[in-house]
Amino acid sequence: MAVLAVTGSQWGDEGKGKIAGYLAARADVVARFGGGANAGHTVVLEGREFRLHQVPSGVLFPGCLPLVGNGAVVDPPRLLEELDALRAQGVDVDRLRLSERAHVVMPYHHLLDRLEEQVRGRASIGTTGLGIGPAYTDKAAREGIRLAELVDPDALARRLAEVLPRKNRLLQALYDHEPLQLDALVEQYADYGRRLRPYVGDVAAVLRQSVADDRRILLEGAQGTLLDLDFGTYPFVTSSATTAAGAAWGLGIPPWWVRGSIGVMKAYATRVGHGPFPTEQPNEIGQYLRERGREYGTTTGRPRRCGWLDLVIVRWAVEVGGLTGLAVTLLDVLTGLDEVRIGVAYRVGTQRIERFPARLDVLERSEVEYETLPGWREEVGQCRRYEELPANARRYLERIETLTGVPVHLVSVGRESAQTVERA
Ligand code: 2SA
Ligand code: MG
Repeated sequence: MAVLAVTGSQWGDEGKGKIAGYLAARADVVARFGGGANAGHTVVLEGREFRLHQVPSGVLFPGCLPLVGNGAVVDPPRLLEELDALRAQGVDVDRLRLSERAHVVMPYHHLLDRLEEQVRGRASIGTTGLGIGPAYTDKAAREGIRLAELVDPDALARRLAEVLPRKNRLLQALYDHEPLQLDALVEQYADYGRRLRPYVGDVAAVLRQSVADDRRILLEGAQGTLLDLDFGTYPFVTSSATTAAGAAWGLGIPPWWVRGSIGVMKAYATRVGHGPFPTEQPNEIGQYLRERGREYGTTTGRPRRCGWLDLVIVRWAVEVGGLTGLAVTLLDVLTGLDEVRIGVAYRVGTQRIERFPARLDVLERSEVEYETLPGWREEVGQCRRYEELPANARRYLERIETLTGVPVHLVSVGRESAQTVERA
C-alpha cells in the first residue's frame, strides 16, 4: 500500500467510509486531509454501525493511528461529541492526533453559512450549514484561528479579540444580526481547547516519520471530485481540495509520496445540495435508487437526488485525480432493474462533449448520451468473489472499466465491511 489515497469520484457519498474502513483494517495510519463535520462516513463492522464525521476510519482498528491534517477544519463541540459517541461504542479514541495547523470552525462561521444561504434564497449552494465555507474563507483571508491557538487560552483570547469585532461588523451590516459576546466565546472555546489539547500536535511530522518507518498509510478523502473547489461544479462545491492533490497539501507531505488513488464511485449517481446533475432521474427510477440505497444524508438527513451513472464525471475524476483504481459501491442497489443505463457523453445541439465542461450553463443545456445494458435480478449481498456476481453485473462493471480505462479493484455489495468483492 505504501501511501494510498481513497477519494470520491462523484458528488460525495460514494461510500468512502465503507471502502476506507475496509482498507483501514490493513493500514498502520489513516489520515484525513480536508473537509470537516460536513463529511459523513459510515463503517459497519460485524453488524455494528459507526458514523464518522471528523474522525478518520482508522480509529476503529486498535493497531491503526488516526490523523487529521492541516487541510481539515475542526469543529470543537461536534468533534468532542463524536469522540464521546465513539467511546460509548467502546472505541479507544486516545490515539487520535489533530494537526496544530488545522483551522477551527467557530460559531460565527455557522451563522455566516446559514445567513448567507438564506439571503441567496433560490441561488443558494445547498450547503450542510456547518460553517465550512466561511471557515475556509477565513483561512484564505488570514483571519482564521488554528488549533495551536485554540489550545492556548491566552493566544485564543488575543486572536478572538482581533477577529471577533470584524465578524460582528459583518453580521450586523450584511444580515442585521446581533453581535456575539467576546468573553463568553473565549471562555467556551478555551474550555474546548483544554479538552482537545491532548490530541493536538505536529501531524505532518508524525506522518513523515511513518513514511520513513515504512508504515502502510491510507489517506481518507472527504466529499468528491465534483465538489472540489477547483475541479467541481463551481460554485456548487465545497471549499476544500478533495482529490489526491489535496491530500499532499492537507497533510504536509510531498505529492510524489502518494503512490496511487482509489476512486470510490457509486454504481449510479447521487447529489445533495443544488447545482446541475445531468443524469438525474426525478422519477420512479430515482425513487427506486433512493429507497434501496437509503439515499439520505448521514450528517443532515437530507434526501439525495438520484440518477444513472455518469461516466463523463468519473472520467473527469480519473483525469484530474490520477485515479489508479476504482472501488464501485452500492452495486446491490441496482438489483431488480430490467435495464441499467450509463451516461457516456453529453450533447449540446450538434456538439458531442466527452470532457466535463467548466461552464455550468453548458452542463445545464446538456443532453446525456446513454448506453443501455441489461439488468439483473439476483441479490448480490452474499457474493464474495468476482465470479459469483451475476453475469450482467460483471458486464456492467467491465463496461465501466473499458469506458474509464481504470481497473475496478473493489466492489461493494452491501453495507457491512465484509460485503466486499476484491479482484486480484
Ligand atoms: P459545504 O457544507 O459548504 O461543504 O457544502 C457545499 C456543497 O458540498 C456538498 N457536500 C456534501 N455532499 C454530499 N455529502 C456530504 N456529506 C454528508 C454526507 C452530507 C449530509 O455524507 O451525507 O449529511 O447531508 C457533503 N458535504 C458537503 C453540499 O451538499 C453542497 O453541495
Ligand atoms: Mg457521506
